[in-house]
Amino acid sequence: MIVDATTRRAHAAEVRAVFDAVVVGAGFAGMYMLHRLRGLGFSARVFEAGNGVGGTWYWNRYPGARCDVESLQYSFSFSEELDQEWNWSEKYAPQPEILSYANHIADRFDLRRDIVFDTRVTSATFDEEAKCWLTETDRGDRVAAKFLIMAVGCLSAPNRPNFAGLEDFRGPIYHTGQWPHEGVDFTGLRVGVIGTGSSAIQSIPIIAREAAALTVFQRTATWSVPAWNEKLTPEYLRAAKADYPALRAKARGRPTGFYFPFNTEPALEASQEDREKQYEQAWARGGLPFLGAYGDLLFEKAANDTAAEFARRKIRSLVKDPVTADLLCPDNVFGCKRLCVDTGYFETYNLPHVKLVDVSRTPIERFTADGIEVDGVEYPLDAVVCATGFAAMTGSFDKIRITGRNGLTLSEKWRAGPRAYLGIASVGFPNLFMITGPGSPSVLASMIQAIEQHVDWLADCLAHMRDVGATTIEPVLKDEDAWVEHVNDVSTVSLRSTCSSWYVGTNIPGRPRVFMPYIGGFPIYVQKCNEVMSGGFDGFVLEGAQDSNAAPQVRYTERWRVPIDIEVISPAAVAARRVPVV
Ligand code: N01
Repeated sequence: MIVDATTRRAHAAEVRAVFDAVVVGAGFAGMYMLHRLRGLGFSARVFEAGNGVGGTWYWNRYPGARCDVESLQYSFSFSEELDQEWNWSEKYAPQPEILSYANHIADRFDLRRDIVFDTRVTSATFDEEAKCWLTETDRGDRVAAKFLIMAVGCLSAPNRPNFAGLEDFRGPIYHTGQWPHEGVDFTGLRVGVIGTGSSAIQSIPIIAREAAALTVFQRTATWSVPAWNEKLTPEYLRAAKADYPALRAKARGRPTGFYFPFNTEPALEASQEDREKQYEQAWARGGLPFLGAYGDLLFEKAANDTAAEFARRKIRSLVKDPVTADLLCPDNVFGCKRLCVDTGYFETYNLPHVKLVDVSRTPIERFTADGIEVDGVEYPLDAVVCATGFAAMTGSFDKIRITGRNGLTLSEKWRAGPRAYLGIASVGFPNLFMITGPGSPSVLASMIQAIEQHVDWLADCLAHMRDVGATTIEPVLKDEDAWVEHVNDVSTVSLRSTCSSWYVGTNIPGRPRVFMPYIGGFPIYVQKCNEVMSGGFDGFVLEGAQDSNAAPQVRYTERWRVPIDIEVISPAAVAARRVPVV
């Protein structure tokens, strides 16, 4: 029995309604887009499949879910009042608190009245004559809008591998990305977890506390650094808030869009002794900033090997059984797949009722009525958790039939990999915009900053179209091609492109191998977006504009026109296209 976390409320379908914009999704991206559209006097309808706001933080309610960018930075930065009034309780806030924050945003900015919940967009078709999008939902809505804005998230289409015998299994099967709202009580049960990515790393230690027996099925061992999560004291919060605007501004100049100490020196030029000290300090600080211990860790394999060796020694020191410790030691590039951040993950394997099963050489054969079979051995289970990730970046687009000019669907256009100019728009799909789409920094930046920058840019773009009377905007093919080539090109400089991961789509068999997010650095990307706007939307065609030479007015993007942090992103690094993105 596959357990799904959906319930539905009554809904009267809207037919023939007309808006300036339809927004798909009411996560952080959809909410902020709605806020900006309202600010510009545009009418908008937001459709959301869940029955509440929050997106990722609405669906991913598995035990232990929390952010791994510090909460003080993993939050909206567009309102200083909001920054001052909201108090995060922990360095890395747990999912319920982030969801409360999302709800606070919805209430504080009065967003709910334009959001239709429990409603999934099924198709969107561009009407070439009327120059608008007709959007249809699974509740019978048929709504026309000039602009279609996809705020569907990068990691929101769950990957549910089609294991043989799934239907035979007698117990419940959960997916971390669609967790039941009422929670799950594993007390006294024999639980299996499939996968060892971020979701598994966070949930395994908590599930182990309840379960009578826990079996983890690991295909690829995972690099993880301790979070050292802690409560934030009132004194700490007061001091941080006294300087909040400065922190926000510093973050915008950083390759990842969030701030942490970064050492640009190369690991290979340090002595063995100094490296050891540096890694110990970085481990003691914990979290994603570990990758900022040296500037060459994601560019030079030999440098990366020094960090990998250090982290393997840590794993061996944490896990008592040497065979299990060996299995838990990854042999791929450190930080190649997204680095995980944990609390007591490796130590969990010291518990007598926790077992690790290697499925790297002999995959999961089948589900049986009573468990999972691997290499002829049946592991008896009462419940299974699939922590098997997502069809990243494009999965949520594929679920909607999006038809542009000449009947071409977006899925057809993207069959060999996504193609979008700046990760914002795609040729053949006029007036369709993506927030943190493929080809933008998105998942390689702090997500909320990446969202805000896109939304602010879009708000200025839409206002400009209104100013000049443009009916449509669409990228120019040669500019889109050049951007896609650049995104691909710059990815080859990073070791991140060398392994199989959801960044390149190969976590799911049959998907094309394309490095999807932009790894050239958040500020470099923002600079490009600013230049495109200052140049009158270079690389785009605006149809119907009465004054196509009018300079765009900068309304919301001003705060993104910040100097690049030259300590971290030197001109030499830019020239060599080695901008360290953690
Ligand atoms: O998913 P994943 P996730 N048989 O794709 C395994 C963000 N996030 O949900 O590596 C056996 O990373 C798969 O194995 P392999 C974050 O950006 C953030 O954990 O493909 N195993 C892998 O071990 C993160 O990167 C937080 O060989 C199978 C696992 O399932 C992203 O979301 C928390 C399999 C999937 O790992 C995705 O994370 C959570 C099969 N057939 C998530 N298929 C924060 O902390 C897949 N696997 C903020």
